[in-house]
Amino acid sequence: MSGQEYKSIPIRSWEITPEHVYRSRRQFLRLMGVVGAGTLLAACGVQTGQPKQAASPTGVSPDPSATVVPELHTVGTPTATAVATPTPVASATPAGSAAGFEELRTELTSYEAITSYNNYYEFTTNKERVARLAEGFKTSPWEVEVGGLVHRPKTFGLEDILGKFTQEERIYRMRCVEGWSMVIPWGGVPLSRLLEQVEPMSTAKFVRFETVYAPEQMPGLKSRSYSWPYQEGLRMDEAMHELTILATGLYGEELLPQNGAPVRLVVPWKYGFKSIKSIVKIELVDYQPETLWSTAAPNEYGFYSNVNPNVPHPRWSQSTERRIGETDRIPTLMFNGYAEEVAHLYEGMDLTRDY
Ligand SMILES: Nc1nc2c(c(=O)[nH]1)N[C@H]1C(S)=C(S)[C@@H](COP(=O)(O)O)O[C@H]1N2
Ligand SMILES: [Mo]
Repeated sequence: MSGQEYKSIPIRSWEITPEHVYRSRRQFLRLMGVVGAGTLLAACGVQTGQPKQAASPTGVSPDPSATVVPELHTVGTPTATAVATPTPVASATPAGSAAGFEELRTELTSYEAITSYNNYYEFTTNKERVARLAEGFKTSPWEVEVGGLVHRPKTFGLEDILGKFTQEERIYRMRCVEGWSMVIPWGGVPLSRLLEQVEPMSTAKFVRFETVYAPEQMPGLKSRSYSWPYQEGLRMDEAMHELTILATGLYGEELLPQNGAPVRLVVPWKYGFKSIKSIVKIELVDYQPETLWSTAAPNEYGFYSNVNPNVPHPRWSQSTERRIGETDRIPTLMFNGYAEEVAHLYEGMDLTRDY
């Protein structure tokens, strides 16, 4: 025994795919121009009709879930099952090759759409009303308490998270369990950097996350259908994975309240609801934590909730999705296209049972 510990350093896909990086960055910059222009217009108080660039999710064949107030992630069955035949172009995205960046044909979802079509049930179950209701939500001062089975519990102020760690840009697909998706340029820090600082004990097997409970600011908390506060969980290896980030920014701007400001989780190979917003508590534990969705409907939402086109939701198919801003449906990829990076985490597991 040498006493030396060898740690395998995962190859970062975004370092070995310079072309993708370049293309993504170019799209990013192009869209930043769009964002800039939009902001300027608003600041001038100019009343125009429809914003020209906005790929508003409301404009194009809205998801049934957008017009219905869903109790539990409701998707109108007729539309969800009447799936458009995917074009060959759409299926040209080989599973596992996306490597954390977009295939060439894919555009970033517009800033307008990302910030105006949101799931944030603490405010409302109506996606188009979240932004308005979350306006003015108090995100400062903000603290994230990190404790449990760790050697050095620590409470991070938001300024610690922003100041201590290099914020990286990560362009990820986000696939909501309801059957729609976006491509989002996040800014943030790998969760592992934060967890390394508190020195997890070897007995820590899972990580539990909790959203702020602020009933005076969050009207949706009045709903008795859910067990507030919103909570989520990851297995330790999922939490330490390089793709798992704490996001603090969007399109190079500060995160807005509707997107989970000031700090939210992003786990791109899992359904969107795992990416818990406005986090105030992170706890390392030795048991599989309860989650809001698995508590509300255990037969519909499992702990893992990896994106899987082969495992239908009990009420609709998961084999395709609609990119917000586009009209037709495209195939959903195993692990949301991140199989190359994460499939090994689930070796030996039956993903139809441990969904
Ligand atoms: N606290 C909290 N986190 C949450 C949710 C929520 O209702 N409350 N909704 C989840 C769902 S269902 C999705 S699809 C994503 C949406 O993130 P976005 O609005 O930033 O696109 O946030 C997830 N995180
Ligand atoms: Mo979602």
